[in-house]
Amino acid sequence: MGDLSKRDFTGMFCLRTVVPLAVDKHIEDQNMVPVRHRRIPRMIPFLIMCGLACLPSYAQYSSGTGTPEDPYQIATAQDLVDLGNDPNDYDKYFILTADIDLSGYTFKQAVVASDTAPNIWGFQGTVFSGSFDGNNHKISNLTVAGGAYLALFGMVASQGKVSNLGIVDVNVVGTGKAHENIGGLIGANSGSVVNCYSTGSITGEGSVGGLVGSNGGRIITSNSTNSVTGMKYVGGLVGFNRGNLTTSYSTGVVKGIDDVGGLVGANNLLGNIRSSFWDRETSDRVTSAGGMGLTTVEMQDIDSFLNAGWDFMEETRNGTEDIWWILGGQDYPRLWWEPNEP
Ligand SMILES: [Ca+2]
Ligand SMILES: [Ca+2]
Repeated sequence: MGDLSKRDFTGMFCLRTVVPLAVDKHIEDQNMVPVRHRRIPRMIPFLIMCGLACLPSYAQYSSGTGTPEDPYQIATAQDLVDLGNDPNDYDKYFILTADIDLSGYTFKQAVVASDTAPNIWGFQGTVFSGSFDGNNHKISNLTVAGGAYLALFGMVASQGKVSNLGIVDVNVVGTGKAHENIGGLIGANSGSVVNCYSTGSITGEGSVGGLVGSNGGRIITSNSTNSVTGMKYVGGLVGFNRGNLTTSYSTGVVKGIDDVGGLVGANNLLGNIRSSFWDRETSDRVTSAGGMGLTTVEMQDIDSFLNAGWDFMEETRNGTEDIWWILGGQDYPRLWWEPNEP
Protein backbone atom coordinates (compact mmCIF):
# COMPACT_ATOMS: atom_id res chain seq x y z
CA MET A 1 0.00 0.00 0.00
CA GLY A 2 2.78 2.39 0.95
CA ASP A 3 4.72 1.74 -2.23
CA LEU A 4 1.67 2.28 -4.38
CA SER A 5 0.77 5.61 -2.80
CA LYS A 6 4.37 6.77 -3.13
CA ARG A 7 4.56 5.73 -6.75
CA ASP A 8 1.31 7.51 -7.53
CA PHE A 9 2.67 10.60 -5.89
CA THR A 10 5.96 10.36 -7.77
CA GLY A 11 4.14 9.98 -11.03
CA MET A 12 2.04 13.07 -10.30
CA PHE A 13 5.17 14.94 -9.36
CA CYS A 14 6.77 14.18 -12.71
CA LEU A 15 3.65 15.19 -14.64
CA ARG A 16 3.31 18.41 -12.72
CA THR A 17 6.89 19.39 -13.43
CA VAL A 18 6.83 18.35 -17.07
CA VAL A 19 3.53 19.85 -18.18
CA PRO A 20 4.22 23.44 -17.06
CA LEU A 21 7.61 23.15 -18.77
CA ALA A 22 5.82 22.46 -22.07
CA VAL A 23 3.47 25.42 -21.56
CA ASP A 24 6.30 27.78 -20.62
CA LYS A 25 8.32 26.84 -23.65
CA HIS A 26 5.25 27.27 -25.82
CA ILE A 27 4.81 30.85 -24.62
CA GLU A 28 8.47 31.85 -24.50
CA ASP A 29 9.63 30.52 -27.81
CA GLN A 30 6.78 30.13 -30.25
CA ASN A 31 9.10 29.43 -33.18
CA MET A 32 10.20 26.23 -31.48
CA VAL A 33 6.67 24.97 -30.71
CA PRO A 34 6.40 22.28 -33.41
CA VAL A 35 9.70 20.71 -32.37
CA ARG A 36 8.96 20.85 -28.64
CA HIS A 37 5.53 19.28 -29.11
CA ARG A 38 7.01 16.30 -30.84
CA ARG A 39 9.72 15.77 -28.26
CA ILE A 40 8.00 16.46 -24.95
CA PRO A 41 5.26 13.77 -25.09
CA ARG A 42 7.97 11.16 -25.63
CA MET A 43 9.83 12.48 -22.62
CA ILE A 44 6.89 12.13 -20.23
CA PRO A 45 6.90 8.34 -19.91
CA PHE A 46 10.68 8.42 -19.82
CA LEU A 47 10.68 10.90 -16.94
CA ILE A 48 8.03 8.91 -15.06
CA MET A 49 10.17 5.78 -15.43
CA CYS A 50 13.17 7.74 -14.16
CA GLY A 51 11.13 8.82 -11.15
CA LEU A 52 10.15 5.23 -10.37
CA ALA A 53 13.66 3.93 -10.92
CA CYS A 54 15.06 6.59 -8.61
CA LEU A 55 12.45 5.94 -5.89
CA PRO A 56 14.70 4.06 -3.46
CA SER A 57 17.21 6.90 -3.37
CA TYR A 58 14.78 9.70 -2.52
CA ALA A 59 11.19 10.46 -1.65
CA GLN A 60 11.42 7.60 0.85
CA TYR A 61 10.28 7.76 4.47
CA SER A 62 9.62 11.19 5.89
CA SER A 63 13.09 12.53 5.09
CA GLY A 64 16.79 11.64 5.10
CA THR A 65 19.13 9.58 2.94
CA GLY A 66 19.92 6.68 5.28
CA THR A 67 23.47 7.70 6.16
CA PRO A 68 24.89 8.25 9.68
CA GLU A 69 24.91 12.02 9.02
CA ASP A 70 21.42 12.09 7.48
CA PRO A 71 19.44 9.07 8.69
CA TYR A 72 16.07 8.19 7.21
CA GLN A 73 13.42 9.82 9.37
CA ILE A 74 10.63 7.57 10.59
CA ALA A 75 7.71 9.78 11.57
CA THR A 76 4.61 7.69 10.86
CA ALA A 77 3.33 4.14 11.16
CA GLN A 78 3.48 3.92 7.37
CA ASP A 79 7.18 4.89 7.41
CA LEU A 80 7.79 1.98 9.77
CA VAL A 81 5.80 -0.42 7.60
CA ASP A 82 7.72 0.81 4.54
CA LEU A 83 11.00 0.08 6.32
CA GLY A 84 9.81 -3.42 7.11
CA ASN A 85 8.85 -3.98 3.47
CA ASP A 86 12.25 -3.01 2.08
CA PRO A 87 15.06 -5.39 3.13
CA ASN A 88 17.41 -3.41 0.86
CA ASP A 89 17.33 -0.73 3.54
CA TYR A 90 18.10 -2.99 6.48
CA ASP A 91 21.73 -1.83 6.55
CA LYS A 92 20.83 1.87 6.62
CA TYR A 93 20.55 4.41 9.41
CA PHE A 94 17.16 5.40 10.80
CA ILE A 95 15.92 7.85 13.39
CA LEU A 96 12.47 8.10 14.92
CA THR A 97 11.23 11.71 14.85
CA ALA A 98 7.85 11.17 16.54
CA ASP A 99 6.01 8.74 18.79
CA ILE A 100 4.27 6.14 16.65
CA ASP A 101 0.96 4.45 17.51
CA LEU A 102 0.41 1.12 15.75
CA SER A 103 -3.21 0.73 16.88
CA GLY A 104 -5.22 -0.77 14.05
CA TYR A 105 -2.30 -2.77 12.68
CA THR A 106 -1.92 -6.49 13.36
CA PHE A 107 1.33 -8.02 12.17
CA LYS A 108 1.70 -11.71 11.40
CA GLN A 109 5.47 -11.45 11.65
CA ALA A 110 8.06 -9.04 12.97
CA VAL A 111 7.64 -5.53 11.55
CA VAL A 112 11.28 -5.41 10.44
CA ALA A 113 13.62 -8.31 9.56
CA SER A 114 10.97 -10.99 9.82
CA ASP A 115 11.38 -14.75 9.45
CA THR A 116 9.84 -15.30 6.04
CA ALA A 117 9.39 -19.07 6.53
CA PRO A 118 7.92 -19.44 10.01
CA ASN A 119 7.18 -23.15 9.60
CA ILE A 120 10.81 -23.98 8.80
CA TRP A 121 13.24 -24.15 11.70
CA GLY A 122 15.70 -21.26 11.95
CA PHE A 123 15.66 -17.81 10.45
CA GLN A 124 14.92 -17.27 6.79
CA GLY A 125 14.88 -13.67 5.65
CA THR A 126 17.08 -10.60 5.83
CA VAL A 127 18.67 -9.66 9.15
CA PHE A 128 18.63 -6.01 10.25
CA SER A 129 22.24 -4.78 10.27
CA GLY A 130 21.62 -1.03 10.29
CA SER A 131 21.05 1.45 13.08
CA PHE A 132 17.65 2.38 14.48
CA ASP A 133 17.77 5.33 16.88
CA GLY A 134 14.46 5.74 18.67
CA ASN A 135 15.56 9.25 19.60
CA ASN A 136 13.80 8.92 22.98
CA HIS A 137 10.44 8.22 21.36
CA LYS A 138 8.08 5.30 21.83
CA ILE A 139 6.25 2.91 19.54
CA SER A 140 2.94 1.96 21.13
CA ASN A 141 0.35 -0.77 20.62
CA LEU A 142 2.48 -3.09 18.51
CA THR A 143 0.50 -6.31 18.04
CA VAL A 144 2.23 -9.33 16.50
CA ALA A 145 0.60 -12.76 16.28
CA GLY A 146 2.45 -15.33 14.17
CA GLY A 147 5.21 -17.91 14.04
CA ALA A 148 8.83 -17.34 15.06
CA TYR A 149 11.25 -14.42 15.53
CA LEU A 150 8.45 -12.15 16.62
CA ALA A 151 9.02 -8.63 17.99
CA LEU A 152 9.49 -5.21 16.42
CA PHE A 153 12.70 -6.61 14.88
CA GLY A 154 12.82 -10.32 14.07
CA MET A 155 16.61 -10.63 13.97
CA VAL A 156 19.40 -8.09 14.39
CA ALA A 157 22.95 -8.77 13.15
CA SER A 158 26.17 -8.16 15.08
CA GLN A 159 26.73 -4.79 13.42
CA GLY A 160 23.10 -3.76 14.03
CA LYS A 161 22.05 -1.34 16.74
CA VAL A 162 18.73 -0.35 18.32
CA SER A 163 18.80 2.49 20.84
CA ASN A 164 16.81 5.08 22.78
CA LEU A 165 13.47 3.41 22.09
CA GLY A 166 10.39 2.56 24.12
CA ILE A 167 8.02 -0.24 23.05
CA VAL A 168 4.84 0.50 24.96
CA ASP A 169 1.72 -1.68 25.35
CA VAL A 170 3.20 -4.31 23.08
CA ASN A 171 1.38 -7.62 22.61
CA VAL A 172 3.33 -10.43 20.96
CA VAL A 173 1.90 -13.93 20.68
CA GLY A 174 3.81 -16.77 19.06
CA THR A 175 1.50 -19.41 17.65
CA GLY A 176 1.79 -22.34 15.27
CA LYS A 177 4.92 -24.44 14.82
CA ALA A 178 8.24 -23.56 16.38
CA HIS A 179 7.23 -20.22 17.81
CA GLU A 180 10.66 -19.42 19.17
CA ASN A 181 12.69 -16.26 19.67
CA ILE A 182 9.86 -14.06 20.86
CA GLY A 183 10.36 -10.67 22.52
CA GLY A 184 9.05 -7.14 22.77
CA LEU A 185 11.89 -5.42 20.91
CA ILE A 186 13.93 -8.13 19.14
CA GLY A 187 13.34 -11.86 18.58
CA ALA A 188 16.99 -12.86 18.17
CA ASN A 189 19.68 -10.25 18.82
CA SER A 190 23.36 -10.37 17.88
CA GLY A 191 23.78 -6.58 17.86
CA SER A 192 23.59 -3.76 20.38
CA VAL A 193 20.54 -2.74 22.38
CA VAL A 194 21.14 0.50 24.29
CA ASN A 195 18.67 2.54 26.36
CA CYS A 196 15.49 0.66 25.43
CA TYR A 197 12.44 -0.33 27.43
CA SER A 198 9.32 -2.37 26.88
CA THR A 199 5.89 -2.69 28.52
CA GLY A 200 3.12 -5.15 27.66
CA SER A 201 2.74 -8.88 27.20
CA ILE A 202 4.87 -11.51 25.45
CA THR A 203 3.83 -15.13 24.84
CA GLY A 204 5.66 -17.89 22.97
CA GLU A 205 7.19 -21.32 23.32
CA GLY A 206 11.00 -21.27 23.35
CA SER A 207 13.44 -18.39 24.01
CA VAL A 208 10.83 -15.91 25.15
CA GLY A 209 11.90 -12.66 26.81
CA GLY A 210 10.31 -9.37 27.77
CA LEU A 211 12.76 -7.33 25.69
CA VAL A 212 14.71 -9.90 23.63
CA GLY A 213 13.90 -13.57 23.02
CA SER A 214 17.44 -14.77 22.42
CA ASN A 215 20.50 -12.56 23.00
CA GLY A 216 23.95 -13.20 21.55
CA GLY A 217 24.85 -9.52 21.37
CA ARG A 218 24.92 -6.71 23.88
CA ILE A 219 22.10 -5.28 25.98
CA ILE A 220 22.89 -2.30 28.17
CA THR A 221 20.86 0.16 30.27
CA SER A 222 17.46 -1.27 29.30
CA ASN A 223 14.41 -2.57 31.09
CA SER A 224 11.16 -4.46 30.69
CA THR A 225 7.94 -4.63 32.68
CA ASN A 226 6.39 -7.10 30.21
CA SER A 227 4.59 -10.16 31.45
CA VAL A 228 6.27 -13.13 29.79
CA THR A 229 4.81 -16.59 29.21
CA GLY A 230 6.49 -19.54 27.49
CA MET A 231 7.60 -23.14 27.78
CA LYS A 232 11.42 -23.28 27.77
CA TYR A 233 14.02 -20.51 28.12
CA VAL A 234 11.67 -17.88 29.49
CA GLY A 235 12.91 -14.71 31.19
CA GLY A 236 11.62 -11.32 32.26
CA LEU A 237 14.18 -9.52 30.09
CA VAL A 238 15.85 -12.24 27.98
CA GLY A 239 14.76 -15.83 27.35
CA PHE A 240 18.11 -17.33 26.33
CA ASN A 241 21.38 -15.43 26.78
CA ARG A 242 24.79 -16.12 25.29
CA GLY A 243 25.82 -12.47 25.05
CA ASN A 244 26.42 -9.51 27.34
CA LEU A 245 23.71 -8.10 29.55
CA THR A 246 24.64 -5.09 31.67
CA THR A 247 22.93 -2.50 33.89
CA SER A 248 19.37 -3.60 33.09
CA TYR A 249 16.33 -4.91 34.94
CA SER A 250 12.90 -6.47 34.59
CA THR A 251 9.79 -6.54 36.77
CA GLY A 252 7.08 -8.42 34.82
CA VAL A 253 5.53 -11.71 35.89
CA VAL A 254 7.29 -14.68 34.26
CA LYS A 255 5.59 -18.02 33.63
CA GLY A 256 7.05 -21.14 32.04
CA ILE A 257 8.11 -24.76 32.50
CA ASP A 258 11.83 -25.31 31.86
CA ASP A 259 14.68 -22.83 32.34
CA VAL A 260 12.48 -20.02 33.59
CA GLY A 261 14.02 -17.01 35.35
CA GLY A 262 13.05 -13.63 36.72
CA LEU A 263 15.57 -11.78 34.51
CA VAL A 264 17.00 -14.48 32.22
CA GLY A 265 15.71 -17.99 31.50
CA ALA A 266 19.02 -19.62 30.56
CA ASN A 267 22.59 -18.34 30.29
CA ASN A 268 25.20 -20.40 28.49
CA LEU A 269 29.00 -20.36 28.88
CA LEU A 270 29.38 -17.37 26.55
CA GLY A 271 26.84 -15.32 28.45
CA ASN A 272 27.92 -12.52 30.78
CA ILE A 273 25.39 -10.80 33.03
CA ARG A 274 26.46 -7.89 35.23
CA SER A 275 24.88 -5.17 37.41
CA SER A 276 21.37 -6.32 36.49
CA PHE A 277 18.29 -7.01 38.60
CA TRP A 278 14.77 -8.35 38.68
CA ASP A 279 11.87 -7.90 41.07
CA ARG A 280 11.44 -11.20 42.92
CA GLU A 281 7.92 -10.27 44.02
CA THR A 282 6.25 -8.89 40.89
CA SER A 283 7.92 -11.50 38.65
CA ASP A 284 6.80 -14.31 40.95
CA ARG A 285 10.30 -15.76 40.38
CA VAL A 286 12.93 -16.21 43.06
CA THR A 287 15.54 -17.56 40.63
CA SER A 288 17.15 -16.45 37.39
CA ALA A 289 20.03 -17.66 35.23
CA GLY A 290 21.74 -14.34 36.02
CA GLY A 291 21.33 -11.02 37.76
CA MET A 292 20.23 -10.30 41.31
CA GLY A 293 16.68 -10.67 42.60
CA LEU A 294 15.43 -7.86 44.86
CA THR A 295 12.21 -7.07 46.70
CA THR A 296 9.97 -4.35 45.28
CA VAL A 297 11.12 -1.99 48.04
CA GLU A 298 14.76 -2.66 47.14
CA MET A 299 13.99 -2.24 43.43
CA GLN A 300 12.65 1.24 44.16
CA ASP A 301 15.64 2.27 46.28
CA ILE A 302 18.30 4.22 44.39
CA ASP A 303 21.06 2.77 46.60
CA SER A 304 20.48 -0.75 45.20
CA PHE A 305 21.53 0.57 41.79
CA LEU A 306 24.11 3.18 42.79
CA ASN A 307 26.02 0.43 44.55
CA ALA A 308 26.06 -1.50 41.27
CA GLY A 309 27.48 1.47 39.37
CA TRP A 310 24.33 2.77 37.66
CA ASP A 311 24.69 6.32 36.34
CA PHE A 312 21.80 8.41 37.69
CA MET A 313 20.91 12.05 37.22
CA GLU A 314 22.07 14.27 40.08
CA GLU A 315 25.05 12.11 40.96
CA THR A 316 28.51 12.05 39.43
CA ARG A 317 30.11 9.18 41.32
CA ASN A 318 28.91 6.68 38.68
CA GLY A 319 29.27 8.97 35.67
CA THR A 320 27.89 12.07 34.03
CA GLU A 321 25.90 10.52 31.20
CA ASP A 322 22.95 10.50 33.65
CA ILE A 323 21.18 7.52 32.10
CA TRP A 324 18.63 6.90 34.88
CA TRP A 325 16.26 8.73 37.19
CA ILE A 326 14.00 7.40 39.94
CA LEU A 327 11.11 8.45 42.13
CA GLY A 328 12.65 6.74 45.14
CA GLY A 329 10.23 4.66 47.16
CA GLN A 330 7.50 5.04 44.54
CA ASP A 331 8.82 3.65 41.28
CA TYR A 332 11.57 1.70 39.57
CA PRO A 333 14.52 3.38 37.82
CA ARG A 334 13.58 4.89 34.46
CA LEU A 335 15.68 6.04 31.55
CA TRP A 336 16.08 9.80 31.87
CA TRP A 337 13.53 10.41 29.09
CA GLU A 338 11.20 7.56 30.04
CA PRO A 339 7.88 8.52 31.69
CA ASN A 340 7.12 6.83 35.00
CA GLU A 341 3.77 5.53 33.88
CA PRO A 342 2.92 1.87 34.51
CA1 LIG B 1 11.93 -19.98 9.99
CA1 LIG C 1 25.31 10.68 36.90
